[in-house]
This record gives sequence, C-alpha cells and structure tokens, in this order.
Amino acid sequence: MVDVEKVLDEAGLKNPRVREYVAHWAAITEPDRIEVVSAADDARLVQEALDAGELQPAGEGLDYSRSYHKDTARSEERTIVATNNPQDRGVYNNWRPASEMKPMLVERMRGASRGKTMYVIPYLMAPPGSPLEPFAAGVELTDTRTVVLHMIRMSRVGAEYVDALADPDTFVRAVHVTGDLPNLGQGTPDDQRYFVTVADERTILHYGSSYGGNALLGKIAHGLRQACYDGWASGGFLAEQFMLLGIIDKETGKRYHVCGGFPSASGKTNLAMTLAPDALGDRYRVEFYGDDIAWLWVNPDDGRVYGMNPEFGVFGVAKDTNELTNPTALDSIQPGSGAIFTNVAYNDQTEEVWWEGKTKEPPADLTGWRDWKGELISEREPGDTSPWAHPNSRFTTTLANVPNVAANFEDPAGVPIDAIIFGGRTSDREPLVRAIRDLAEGVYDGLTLGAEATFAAEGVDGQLRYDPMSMRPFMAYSEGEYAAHWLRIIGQATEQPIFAHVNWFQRDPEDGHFRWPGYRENLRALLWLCELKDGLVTGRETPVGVLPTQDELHLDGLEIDQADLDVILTIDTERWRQEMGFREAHLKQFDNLPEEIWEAHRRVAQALDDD
Ligand code: GTP
Ligand code: SPV
Ligand code: MN
Repeated sequence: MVDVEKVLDEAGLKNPRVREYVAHWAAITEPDRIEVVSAADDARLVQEALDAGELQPAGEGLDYSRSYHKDTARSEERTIVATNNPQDRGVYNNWRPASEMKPMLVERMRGASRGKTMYVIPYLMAPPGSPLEPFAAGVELTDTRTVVLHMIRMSRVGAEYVDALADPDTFVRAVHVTGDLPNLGQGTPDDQRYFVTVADERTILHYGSSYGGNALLGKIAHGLRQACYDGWASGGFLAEQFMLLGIIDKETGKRYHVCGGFPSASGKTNLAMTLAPDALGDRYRVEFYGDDIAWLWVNPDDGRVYGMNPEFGVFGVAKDTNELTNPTALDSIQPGSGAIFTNVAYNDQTEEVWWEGKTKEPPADLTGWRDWKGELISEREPGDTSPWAHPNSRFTTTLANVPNVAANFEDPAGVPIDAIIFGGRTSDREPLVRAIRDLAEGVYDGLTLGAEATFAAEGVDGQLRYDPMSMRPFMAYSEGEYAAHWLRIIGQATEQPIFAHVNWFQRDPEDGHFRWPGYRENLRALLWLCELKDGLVTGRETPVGVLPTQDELHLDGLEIDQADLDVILTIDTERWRQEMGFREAHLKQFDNLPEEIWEAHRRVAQALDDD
C-alpha cells in the first residue's frame, strides 16, 4: 500500500477534502504509486511517456500517440447521468439512479490500478477569478500518463487551484480508470465500459477508455455535463457545447462576440479559428476565445449575457485541416508548440504525421508510414482505401498557441455576447443564415437543431438526428427543465443577444457539391448578423426568420455560382412544412416543455402555412 499521506505532504497538497478523496479511491483502485501533478511536470512526463513508448516524437516539441483501436471516440450508449432524483431523467441523458451506478463502478474499479501509478490532477475549468470559479475546480485521478499530458494542455493544472478554494469541499471528484482495454467487449452486448456523471454528488466515474472526452474528465464530463447540471441546480448559468469568437471591425472599432453550438465535428473549431477572407481582411479580424465549451451568465451590472471558455486548450478534429481550410490550426501545432497528435497516420522513420485532407494526396513515398492502428501502409492489400488517419483523430494544443487568440481570452470577467448561433450538417432546407430576434423562438430553434451525425461518436456517421443546442450527448437533466432554464437565464438580460441558425453544409442533390464554400467565407454570414443586430441592414422576413438579401451580404472576392447562392438565400416552404411535423414529434418526447416553446413552434408552423 502506498503511504498516501506522505505522498500528499511531499506534494504540498493541503486541501483536507481532496486528501480524503485521494485516500478513499487509492484504497479502492490500489495503485502501486501515487503522484500529484502540475503543469510544471509536463516536460518530465513527456520524456517518461517517450521512454515508455506511450508517445512517439513528431518533430521538435511535438508528439504522437495512438489509442487502443477499439477506443477512438465517445460512446453515447455507455455514457450515463446518474442522480438521486428520478425527475432528472431526460430523453438523452441515459438517466439511472445514483444508488445503482455507484456500486457498479466501484466494483469495476476495485484493484484495477494495481501495478500502475495513480496521477492526481488538480485542475480549474475557468480563468482564475471568474465569477463561476466556485463551479470550476476538480481533481481527476487517472492511471494513464497520456491522459495527464492531455489534461495539462486542456485545463489549468496544479495543487494551488484546489488549495485556494473558499470551501474546500467544492471540487468535482473525477475518477478515471482505464481498465483492460483489449478485454472490455467494446460495442458488444457484453460491453464493460461505463462513463458515469453522478451529477448531484459532483462525482464523475469513468471506466474503460483512455481516449478524449471519455478520459480527459475536466473537458466534457465536468465542463459540460457536470457544469450543465450545476448551472441549473444553482440557477445561475448555462454550460453549453459552444464555440466563442470575437469579430473586430477595424474601421469602426466595433467588437462583436458570437457564441454558438454545432454538433460534435461540425465546425466549431474551424469557425472560431477562422480568418477573415482575404478580400475582407483589411477591415475585419476574427479573434478566438473557445472552440468547444462556453459557460454563459448574466452580469447584473450591465444586464448583458456574458460568456467565457472554461478550457485551456483545443482538442481539434484533424481531418481536412490544411492551409486553405484552417491555416490558424496549422500554426497552432507548429514545432515547439507542445502539441500532441492522436490517431492520425505516423511515419516512424521521418517522424511526420498525416491525415486525410492535410494535403490533397497522401505522401507518395510510403516508406515508414503507418495508419492510425500502427499498420504499415506499404503492406496494405491492393484496393484497400480505408483512411490512414481515424476520422475522429485529433490534435491537442493550448489556447495560447492559437495565433488569433484574443488578447483578453483569460479575462475572468468574460465577454458580452451579441449573438447566439446554432448550426449543423444539414444537406437541404437550412439556408446560409436566418436570424431570430425573439428569445423563445431562439431557444425553440436551438432545441430543434437537426443535423447529420458525425464520427465524433461511435457508429453513426451521416444519419440525420436532432441534437438540441448541440448538447444531446452532454445533456445532464431533463430537456423540459433545460428549455425553461434557458428562458430564465437569458430572460434576465436587459439587452438580449440576437439568435441565428447557420448552415455551411447545404449540398446540390445532383452532384453533391457543397453550395457554400465554407470555412473562411463563413465570416460573411456572421458579419451580416452583427450588422442586422446593429440595425445597419434589414434583411428579408420569412416564416423561419430574417434572411439576408444578396446585396446585404459582403460578397467581394467570393467565388460561388449564382444558382447556389439563390438556393442558400431562400426558403423551401414545402420542405419546411414537412419539417414542422418532424419537429412536433421530436418536441413531444420532452416532458414539461415550457408553453413559450410550443407557442413559438405554432407561430412558425402557422407562418409557413400562411406563406
Ligand atoms: P468537436 O471538437 O467534435 O466538438 O467538433 P467541432 O464542431 O469543433 O468540429 P471541427 O471544427 O473540428 O470540424 C469538423 C469537420 O468539419 C472537419 O473535418 C472540418 O474540416 C469540417 N468543416 C468545418 N467547417 C466547415 C465548413 O465550413 N465547410 C465544410 N464543408 N466543412 C467544414
Ligand atoms: C466532441 O466529441 O464533441 C469533442 C471531443 O469535442 S471529446 O472531448 O472527445 O468529446
Ligand atoms: Mn465537442
């Protein structure tokens, strides 16, 4: 048995509640060693991981890791929100009683860290000094060193964050046990994995994965699921899977802040890192705040909605990231950045990485190249066209490495929000942008966000599904309560943000091409929205919101067919009427949906009928 008290004394970790928690779980998981880590340990831990073969070098200060081949994405079926109150059951949160799940997880974790080190990761999911800091501290216990390295990039890590707590008990208890990955029956009826957030006890118990959101518990388990619950239970804030960016008009000196939700792997990272198109770059600049999580609250001093990114880094999708689509992302993973690549293709002779879309064609010389499973490309069967990189392969880098990061990205005060947008992969129906001024209609729009599924979760690419506010995999309590909480929080604001629905993914059914060029050009839709909010343009009323007219959009330098532009700036009324029926069935699943939401639904349906 490790002498826990001695280890914690030597690490100078004082918080008595944290010390009890570490001792409690060490007695269950029985690690051989315990180590308290801070960001200052990073270089040593990287070296240890290289020596142990858990990482491979990928250039100066860049590293590469592979996860187990059946452990490459979140598993939505195995993810559960447990509480002590059956009324917390929602349609999407896979609710189960805490009394059932906790003992089950303890049994799986018992003795599971024998022979391993338990790393104690005290962390903060907020800039220090944030008004939401009381909800931001946590301590992850993990038995995997690469998880520590990712957590150091994705959150602020150090004992000081839990020793400084006003109430020593207000930290999230986040236990991660990897388990015996080759023997967990991933995706079979005998699946052993469980990813449980016991939300009303602020305890996260994840067993059976060492990948991404399954294992970096500060990120989505705490930053989204737990925080979503805490924001509701405290009545004080919203925690959403949102990106957050600033737009600066250099001519007028105006600053706008836009946040919004797109389902996983649907463009949040790309939008927040975007640069203005060349033709508009002299006038506008986009600044990055966050790409995956925003916490929102109303500041009583000025009555505005404020937002901040609780994360410290970016865990971005690698696929299709290149000089044209996202040069900013490439700049943020340059030599010396400390970035880690996971599950992309790797060349163990040249130490290079590659993923689909990094360059148009894969490297011509196959020597040394291995796919994400570690298999040599040169030994593939002829005709094997499977991707070299896993479609959900990712890069991990800190916010400070992002070249367009805003100067005030760590300001604990957050930034005032001008617009809240929703979007997803929708191949028809959704125009480029439609603005919504009414709060209930904006919330209704978020709740009916429908998009094609992506590879960020196991086994569901391309299927159309509703993903309310892009929170479907992270929803912590019932959807009816969630809607009411949104109306309450944003309703407190005396200056309301404008809402909008955007879509970069409409396709021509004839040949499948994207009707909108996307990426950097997306800024044009957001500029129009900010100008609409300021009354500089008026747009065109439709039953589903205000659309830009062609001459209101900043189109200088844009290459697009007039026919495509016509389609993405109009509403297919017939198709929308059909959609309203699907929406009705979708919303009917939710208990206690506020009447305002139903009224918004009926208003839109009526307007479409009258059209
Ligand atoms: P998570 O990190 O999973 O929450 O995803 P995300 O929403 O941050 O997604 P991300 O920005 O990483 O984009 C995922 C994929 O969508 C990448 O392969 C991008 O290349 C692609 N993508 C992003 N923006 C656009 C766009 O405007 N048009 C098109 N066609 N593809 C895009
Ligand atoms: C997502 O899947 O939405 C992500 C990546 O942002 S993960 O942290 O793995 O959930
Ligand atoms: Mn995400």
